[in-house]
Amino acid sequence: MSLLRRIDLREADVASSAADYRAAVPRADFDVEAAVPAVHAICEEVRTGGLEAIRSLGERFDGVRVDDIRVAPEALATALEQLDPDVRAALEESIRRLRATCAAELEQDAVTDLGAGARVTHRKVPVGRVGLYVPGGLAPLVSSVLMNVVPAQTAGVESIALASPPQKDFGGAVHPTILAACALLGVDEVYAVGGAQAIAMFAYGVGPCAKVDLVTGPGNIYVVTAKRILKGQVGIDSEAGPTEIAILADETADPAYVAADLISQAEHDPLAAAVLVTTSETLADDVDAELDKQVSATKHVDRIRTSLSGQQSGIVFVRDLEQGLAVVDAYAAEHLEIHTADAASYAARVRNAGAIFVGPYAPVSLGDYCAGSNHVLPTGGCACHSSGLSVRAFTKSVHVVEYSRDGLGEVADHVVNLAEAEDLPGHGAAVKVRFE
Ligand code: HSO
Ligand code: ZN
Repeated sequence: MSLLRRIDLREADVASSAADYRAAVPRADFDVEAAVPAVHAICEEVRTGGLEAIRSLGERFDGVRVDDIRVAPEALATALEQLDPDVRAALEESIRRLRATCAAELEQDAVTDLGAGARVTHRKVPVGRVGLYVPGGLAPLVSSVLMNVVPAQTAGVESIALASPPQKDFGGAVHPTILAACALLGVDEVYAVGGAQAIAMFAYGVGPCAKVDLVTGPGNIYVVTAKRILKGQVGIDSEAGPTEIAILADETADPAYVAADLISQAEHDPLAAAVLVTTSETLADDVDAELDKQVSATKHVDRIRTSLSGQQSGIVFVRDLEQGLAVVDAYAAEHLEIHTADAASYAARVRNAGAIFVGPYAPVSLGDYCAGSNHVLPTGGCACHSSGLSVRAFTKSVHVVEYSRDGLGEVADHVVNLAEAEDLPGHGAAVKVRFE
């Protein structure tokens, strides 16, 4: 019995639209709107109840009460001292690669001279203070510390706070590997607060945590919903919910690699989505056989089986790779792997994906940890309008307008005429007064 259900789009109308394909490849039932009332109540509790509300929400949701929510500096130092040297070496290599890509992403100011005495500068400025969220539920995502912190630091953010759920097994402390990663990066403002209450703490400023300007990071339905509710009160990055992997493959793909990569993301969450889009029935059969073999050998078998057999996962048959491209573009996966002949040329034509992994030696798990790319990526189809974390996510821009008297004189009549056309003569008068 194969785990992945099959969806056949080979007979689909050639005129099928993105909306048709989006409907044909269903996603996880991750209903943010349905979670709004419950999460709104949590946010209100934090807004009105402050620190004490955060403590009791932690007790309720994380099963542990934390009195001092801010992690002490000694705890950070100790965690780093006790970090496994192999893990430390891996974190350092990951940081090195992330720093290199982030440095290359830094944008220069764009200065445009529009004539004598007429200059507009698009100035890039870092956000002042950010709150970074690092999940700790099903797995302590230490790599997410790096993915949040490195681009923020590269952008020049002056004030960085990080929150992660208190761990019952560690007496209410943040997971020690997460603390060690913070120490490695020089982040010393860390809070043992999880879920929606962490996002609310950042958005309102509660107890020892001053209000932030921007919240980033992945999370469960509570975290994602809180970000949606509090957007406006604070800035947010894209909505990063349960992981998704889509693989576009032809008969040249290695079924063992394809199966392993589907499993790697299914491992995150029973709601994770694993979708294979292929032209080849032979590959599909071989991937099924590999899954049979590989799934039972993994540690988190139940979670993986639930994810792979869920309605959000499956094998989609397409008549050719052109149709395959249209399907994956419509689906707008968080992660898209391309295992086809001439994979790079197909990758170049994809518009919608959080990140694209090209060819047999770029598995998503490389990107999760050590590629130099970021793993905080838009899910749920948001990749058609949003981007993953990068230096840009931590940077704002501001137009700076510098005109001289002559420069203004050049366009004065145009301003006056447009003001008249909009029936806003006061706008025109503000220019005319300078030439009377
Ligand atoms: N695949 C996850 C990120 C992650 N994987 C962290 C392992 N650790 C979402 O992109
Ligand atoms: Zn992952």
